[in-house]
Amino acid sequence: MSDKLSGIKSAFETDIRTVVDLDQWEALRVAYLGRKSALSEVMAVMKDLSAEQKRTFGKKANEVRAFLETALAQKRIELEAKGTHANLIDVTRPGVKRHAGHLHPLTRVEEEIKQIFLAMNFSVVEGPEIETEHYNFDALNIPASHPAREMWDTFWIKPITDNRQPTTKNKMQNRYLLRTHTSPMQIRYMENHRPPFQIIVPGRVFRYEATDASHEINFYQMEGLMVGTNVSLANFKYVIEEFFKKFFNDPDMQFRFRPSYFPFVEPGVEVDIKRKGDSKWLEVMGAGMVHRNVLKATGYNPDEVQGFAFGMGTDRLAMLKYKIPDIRFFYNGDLRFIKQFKK
Ligand code: FA5
Repeated sequence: MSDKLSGIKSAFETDIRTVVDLDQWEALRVAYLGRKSALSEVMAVMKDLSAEQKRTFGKKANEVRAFLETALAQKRIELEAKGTHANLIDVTRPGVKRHAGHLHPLTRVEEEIKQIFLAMNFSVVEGPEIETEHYNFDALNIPASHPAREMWDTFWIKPITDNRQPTTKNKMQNRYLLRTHTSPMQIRYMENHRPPFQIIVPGRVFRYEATDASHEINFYQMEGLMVGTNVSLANFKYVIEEFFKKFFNDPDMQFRFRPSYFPFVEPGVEVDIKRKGDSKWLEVMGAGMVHRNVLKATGYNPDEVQGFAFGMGTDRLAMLKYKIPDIRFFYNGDLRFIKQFKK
């Protein structure tokens, strides 16, 4: 019996050396550990032995079995690590592309804009999308009676009927809305900071408008505000020209500053650009010198500090830069469009 077990072990040691792939490995495993293997046969006759013999041979048989199992397990690891015929990689086969996520084109453009302003020492701040009438309009020199309110078709938020609400007057002042522009952050920031400073405010804004190829009810803006002593329109001109030349990678582009009206700036301007290859002027932003009333409303002395502010449509800039004909592509969730913006 003992000889038999030794014989199985030495035959196995010889055989395992010849195994080169997983099929052969499996055949060897079945031959030595399977139900019809010599080892199983030995185990089967064990039951007819005396208790004494059982102990001796049982121990030896178990040792051999453990040896076979360990050697087989080791061999398998070796074969898998080497790559056998069965699982060799065919390097001529075309690869399978992994789907990695990437930034939405609007996020990408927002990042590009931020990087340019950060390099000019601007800070990036953000504000709430749900605003009060006070910050969105009144503090920006647009009182309720002002016809300029018509410039921004507003989504008002229905007030909750609540008896615990303060007086009617306060209720009116705190009416909530979805911000129609990022300009309320001019006020919020000025209330809490002392000049000099320069900030940009990226953010989502909402307007109750009919949609078309260049208008959405929800879009993105980038506000800019620089306040300090002796800040002038000339500073604005320099900063904004630098920005656009970098953004469109066109150092020779042309600019036009047209007088315009926004209640919170004086004077107000509209900026037009003409890039290499553009046949007509493109309107890209509203801007101007921060209105004295706005400076006063935030506790500044307009005789001591001045500032410029601007607001541009991130979507419109993305459309110009990447030649996108319809703003609605950004929002309809069609992956065929989004995937074109993989870097
Ligand atoms: C404003 O919202 C002012 N707050 C901008 C401003 C800031 C002026 C600071 C002066 C000082 P306006 O309504 O023109 O202005 O909007 C600014 C930009 O937002 C537009 O030039 C345009 O690019 C974009 N925009 C306006 N309406 C839409 C819309 N419905 N869909 C997509 N983009 C829009």
